[in-house]
Amino acid sequence: MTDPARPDAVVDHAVIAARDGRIVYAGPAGAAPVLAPARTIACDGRLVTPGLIDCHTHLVYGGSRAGEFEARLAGASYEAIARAGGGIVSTMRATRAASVDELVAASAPRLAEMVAGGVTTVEIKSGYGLEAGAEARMLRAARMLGDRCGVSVATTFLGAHALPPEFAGRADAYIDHVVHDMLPALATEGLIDAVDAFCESIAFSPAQVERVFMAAHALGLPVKLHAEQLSNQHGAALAARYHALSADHLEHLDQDGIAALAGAGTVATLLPGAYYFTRETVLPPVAGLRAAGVPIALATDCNPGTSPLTSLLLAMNMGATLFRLTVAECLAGVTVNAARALGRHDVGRVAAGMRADLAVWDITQPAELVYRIGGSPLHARFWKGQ
Ligand code: DI6
Ligand code: FE
Repeated sequence: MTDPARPDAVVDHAVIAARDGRIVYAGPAGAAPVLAPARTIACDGRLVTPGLIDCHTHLVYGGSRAGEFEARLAGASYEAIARAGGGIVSTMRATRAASVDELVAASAPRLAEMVAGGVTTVEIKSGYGLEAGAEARMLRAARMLGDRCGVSVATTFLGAHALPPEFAGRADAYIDHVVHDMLPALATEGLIDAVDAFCESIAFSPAQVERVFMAAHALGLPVKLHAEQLSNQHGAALAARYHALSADHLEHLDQDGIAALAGAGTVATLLPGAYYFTRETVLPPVAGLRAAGVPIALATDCNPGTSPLTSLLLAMNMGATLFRLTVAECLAGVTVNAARALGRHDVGRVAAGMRADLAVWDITQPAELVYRIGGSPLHARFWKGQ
């Protein structure tokens, strides 16, 4: 098994004991307490890691954006497509037209691909409905998918993702609607675990995001932010002021933003799939984050526009190859730091007291998980001990 204190190191000849879905012992067989297991599973020298955690996805949506991809290959920019009414708004139309069952059916294959890569916890955002009914359907579909696919789902309300056409030119009025109508209603229905926003020149301003954050806090909900993806709006510092669980993307983060994240203990979630797919050229400031001790998470950002990626293993490879993260950072990024980015303390480590969410791999060294491009060496997966 991977060492809970150093995810790139291995504890050889380990025993993991679980009862009622929780780990009761994990460590060297020689130091294990006397156990009388009802069932023993031999892993035959395979590597066991925590079940992987994908802490930033937009997995639930309707439609496809392959045509937009073709337009981008022909030279159109992501911003130009968005300004012309395509992009997020085209996915909004397809998502609004879908029932909960249709959203589940469209999204289940994507989640199955994640599960085949060892994922046991996934965050799923709303943000393609952009009106109360469709946002609720997205979040209900997310909850249903977790039960259906045997994965823990953390739901994030991303009502402030894009301006729906009916509010064109009235962004503040839309934020009023998010804050006064959508957010409280969806929270009352128990559909929201955290609240996110897209702080960008093509989306919402820091002042508008701050109104969303204040409303989230008033309801006792933690916040996160899409920050500094395409330009520096000083969103990370705003997120840090609201004790955000994470600030995500961060290619255009500056030194003040790094210091703010470090001071607040906010996780920096890096999304190399979006960096790759949009052919971004500005790298996130990994050396600065590392020097400041900011915990780094890695996620797929699975979404139809900028990261049609379901492999968290490939996100790890991209984190290493494109962002120069170490093997230890990549592994921590999809386990312990990803748990922290979701405000979860009971998953992400193979240790007593943690939930028995485990991935058993047909490999012997942690580096192999990061090294491979494509495929999944998953041998078995345990979720809540099953
Ligand atoms: N940043 C992204 O990369 C995605 N959302 C966001 O806020 C893109 C979503 C899309 O293009 O559909
Ligand atoms: Fe995203």
